[in-house]
Amino acid sequence: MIILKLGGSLLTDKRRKFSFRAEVARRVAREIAESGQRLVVVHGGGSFGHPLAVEYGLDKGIAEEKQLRGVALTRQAMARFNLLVVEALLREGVNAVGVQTSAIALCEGRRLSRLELGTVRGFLELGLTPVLYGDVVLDSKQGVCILSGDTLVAELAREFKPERVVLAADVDGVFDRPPSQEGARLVREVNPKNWERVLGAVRRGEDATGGMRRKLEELIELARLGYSSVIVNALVEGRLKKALLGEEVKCTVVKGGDYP
Ligand code: IP8
Repeated sequence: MIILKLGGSLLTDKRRKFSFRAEVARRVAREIAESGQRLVVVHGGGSFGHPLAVEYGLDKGIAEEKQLRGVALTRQAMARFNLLVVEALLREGVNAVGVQTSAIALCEGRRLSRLELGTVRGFLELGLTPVLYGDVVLDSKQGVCILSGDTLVAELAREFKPERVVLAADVDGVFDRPPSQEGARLVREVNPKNWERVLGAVRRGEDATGGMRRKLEELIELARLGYSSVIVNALVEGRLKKALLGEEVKCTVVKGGDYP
């Protein structure tokens, strides 16, 4: 099986709250269907989760009562986003079932402390496609925190030992300097030799969970366990399908191996 993360920036326009890129979602769903692979899908927060999480300071936990409104609104927004993703998949013939992350996950001091995966495993074994997402989650130290879809991907990989981990993004992969800067080059492979240099060049970003840098950190953790992953630009038609099928494609591979 494959674990696929659909980036929030791919499926939404992060500059506009609650903007869903229906056309992109439709094509991505079609490529998923055509690949015919067994998948667990995870999607990010995009313009549904991040603006609210930042506005209400949810990742720092609950310090004042008015943040509770933010928790409720973020949960609601993520549930709506999940519904849209599941609908797009259903329309293309994928038997997708949404799974509410905050109902199966607990954190402690912003670290995932429990993930109850019985439901996900059950759906998967039946031949269904579970669709989880980054979410606002209970935290035993600070009330709530934001659990990134990337953390979920890493945990799901530990549990399900996938053949491949694929991150579908709106960029070609990881660059050796901010992609907006002239001369920025795509890093084709992150490995035990270059990972520190590459990581040092990637900025944290301004969303609630740390953007590409955080993503890369999670993928390097996975690589330490021996799992390779790819970051692929799913805005370019056909690339996601190729990545899902394990075919040669323009992307960044984070190679599994012995990372110091
Ligand atoms: O976009 C964040 O998930 P991510 C989820 O995968 C929320 O980091 C609620 C902002």
